[in-house]
Amino acid sequence: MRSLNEPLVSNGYTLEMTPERLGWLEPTDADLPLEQLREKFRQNGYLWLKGFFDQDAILDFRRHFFETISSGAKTFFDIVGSQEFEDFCTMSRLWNFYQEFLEGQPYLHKRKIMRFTHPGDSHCTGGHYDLIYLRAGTDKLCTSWIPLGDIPVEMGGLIYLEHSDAVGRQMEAEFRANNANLPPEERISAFNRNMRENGWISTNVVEMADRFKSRWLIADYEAGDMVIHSPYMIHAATLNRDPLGRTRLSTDIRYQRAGDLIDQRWAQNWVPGDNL
Ligand SMILES: O=C(O)CCC(=O)C(=O)O
Repeated sequence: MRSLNEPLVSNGYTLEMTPERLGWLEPTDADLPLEQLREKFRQNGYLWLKGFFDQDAILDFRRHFFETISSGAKTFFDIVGSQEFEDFCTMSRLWNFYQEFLEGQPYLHKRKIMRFTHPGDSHCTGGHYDLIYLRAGTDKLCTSWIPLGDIPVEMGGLIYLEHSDAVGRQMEAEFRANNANLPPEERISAFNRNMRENGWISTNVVEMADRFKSRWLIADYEAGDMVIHSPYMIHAATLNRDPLGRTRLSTDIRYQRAGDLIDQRWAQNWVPGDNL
């Protein structure tokens, strides 16, 4: 395990660097038998699959993204809605994996998110679990978080609250009880009166780790890796402080079985202000 030169910061809060509050994400060999992968996913709420993709497939897409943007050929949201991105998200490596992992025909939510963060951008993803935004569908849902290029810890990749799948389940049960009397539209909304800022649990990652007596797990992600997380697993991101000045580019896309209940609010491409 390497040491970090700079403290990690998220939305103005500096992560506590003690072994009780900070740890490393556990990598998993993508070639393990499926039943072992499923068991680890159930236990940990995530799988960090090292070298899942052929690195070139990832680096080619990264290059395509930056070339397209810098030539002015397309805007960011044009790329998000493009056939090239759809093809990337349905490539056979991913599709075949999910077909086996989910034991059924996969369905990819059309609302596919791409994020890029320049060094010093102060906005970081706040602590949340994904079902907050996808309450109108099944909870047998997997998010694939894919670094589009290397994202070492200093570049502000995703951080996971250890063992928080159970915390998310309990919170959601409480929200469900509190939301029971709201009108149907509001009941499934991440922004209803029972929720907090942007549907996030909190932007204060320090207080969250204390409150749940847990550690934030960090990782040096590499191009070719994929993390899968459960819809209850709490995660956030930290500030990009890359000394080399690189932009952090990633995508988060969601798969489930085609036959399970689908949240139709996610059946459109992601566009600014879609309020989800
Ligand atoms: O990449 C990020 O900063 C956030 C990603 C995220 O929230 C997710 O993968 O569900």
